[in-house]
Amino acid sequence: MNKFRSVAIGLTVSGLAAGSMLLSAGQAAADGPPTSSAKAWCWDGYFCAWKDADYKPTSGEAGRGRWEGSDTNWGIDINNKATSFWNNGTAGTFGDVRVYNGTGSDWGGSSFCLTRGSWWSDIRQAAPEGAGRPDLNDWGSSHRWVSSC
Ligand SMILES: [Ca+2]
Repeated sequence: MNKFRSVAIGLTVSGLAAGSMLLSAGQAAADGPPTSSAKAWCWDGYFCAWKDADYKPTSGEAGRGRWEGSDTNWGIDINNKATSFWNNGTAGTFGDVRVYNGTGSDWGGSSFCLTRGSWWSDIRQAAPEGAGRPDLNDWGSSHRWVSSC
């Protein structure tokens, strides 16, 4: 597991590149690594998201998702609800994962990227409202694996 982690945020609005941002690790002391229950859920090679902070689903399998591949639409249990993320990808062709605000296979619009091994126990720590950044909490709807953030 990488101790260092980062989230790169890329925004594209109406086809115009609006810039990107790299948020450094360690800026939020409260943001902790995946818990033992998160590790049990999120198998090696998977990207996972949870509805609540600290890798917590609502109950059972509702409110969390794990994907070995890309997904154009997360579905009702986690769409626009995710607060915790963990890229538990393994070394290979694709290791980073880009999360999109929209759905569909065009992979357009606003997105942020988690490098392999990176996590956010509470994405609100990464994107405070009012700081000129999109509020990434309860925001993601799809993702795809990419070769590099
Ligand atoms: Ca949430």
